[in-house]
Amino acid sequence: MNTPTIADELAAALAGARFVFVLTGAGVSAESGVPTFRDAQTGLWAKFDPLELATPGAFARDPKRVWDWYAWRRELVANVAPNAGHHALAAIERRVPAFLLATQNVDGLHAKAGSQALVELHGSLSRVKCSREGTIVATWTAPDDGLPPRCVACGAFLRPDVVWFEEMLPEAALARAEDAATRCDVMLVVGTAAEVYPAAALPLSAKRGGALLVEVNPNVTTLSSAADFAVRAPAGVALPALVAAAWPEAVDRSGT
Ligand code: BV8
Repeated sequence: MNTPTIADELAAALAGARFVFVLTGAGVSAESGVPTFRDAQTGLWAKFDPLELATPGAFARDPKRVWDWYAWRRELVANVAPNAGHHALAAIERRVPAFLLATQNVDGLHAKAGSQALVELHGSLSRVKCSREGTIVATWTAPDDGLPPRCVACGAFLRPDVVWFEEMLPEAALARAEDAATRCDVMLVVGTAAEVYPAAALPLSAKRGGALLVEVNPNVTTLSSAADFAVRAPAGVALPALVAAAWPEAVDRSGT
């Protein structure tokens, strides 16, 4: 994929930004080999119905199926690495006065790439908790009945520490993201179909607050008409191009 052309106005706005707020979705991890949800062929949802897997009701109905699906995804993300898109976002964070990255992803790749001002709106695959008490559990032994492991304290099934549909998002994380949306002057929306709420409301909130809205996505989404700029390329190509256009001279200690 050749490097996309970045408009001078967009490069200047990013270079001179006071507060950059970023929302990412599954697309930013696609080039790391993590399946997205909606992509027709490879998307997780093409094979599985999320409402049959990512809801409390699904877990209550078939805890083994849901536990196994997340165990498969946990194994998958344990063997992938951040891509140039994740690293470019960490580089932007090091170059602007104020920054926040809110991700819908549960793969932990932004933290692995060095992003620090980071909120995980939908939790993390790497964490497991008691489904009754909510306490995070570091280790567990898979029982031989094939069912999910149980909490040693209360005997309830363990579950992934992710936010399922119909569950509330972590209050502090969402509040921090909503605050950033109203205060930022540039918002990048990267790799998301922007169809899952309340995360999908953040870009419009930033727009209402006067921010420059930039979509990084090879495809058009429901958000595209509201974006001031769109970089129609994969994140792993588009984000490094944005960094190079905004800071042509700067070479970051990590080289990106
Ligand atoms: C809530 C964690 C209050 C788990 C996820 C009816 C009943 C109940 C709720 C609702 C309802 N109607 C609406 C709702 C609200 C619901 C919702 O929004 N539903 C949608 C389907 C309409 N939201 C909720 O339930 C939230 N909680 O509202 O609580 C409440 C309480 C009780 C009752 C009602 C409300 C909780 C939502 C969180 C769900 N958890 N994930 C897990 O991962 O298993 S959602 C999951 O799906 C992701 O986290 C993400 O948010 C979403 C997928 O979206 P994307 O990330 O955008 O990925 P997608 O594949 O769709 O798109 C990829 C994009 O990348 C594409 O645009 C593609 O073009 C692009 N792309 C591809 N390759 C690249 C690329 N871009 C760049 N580079 C590339 N290389």
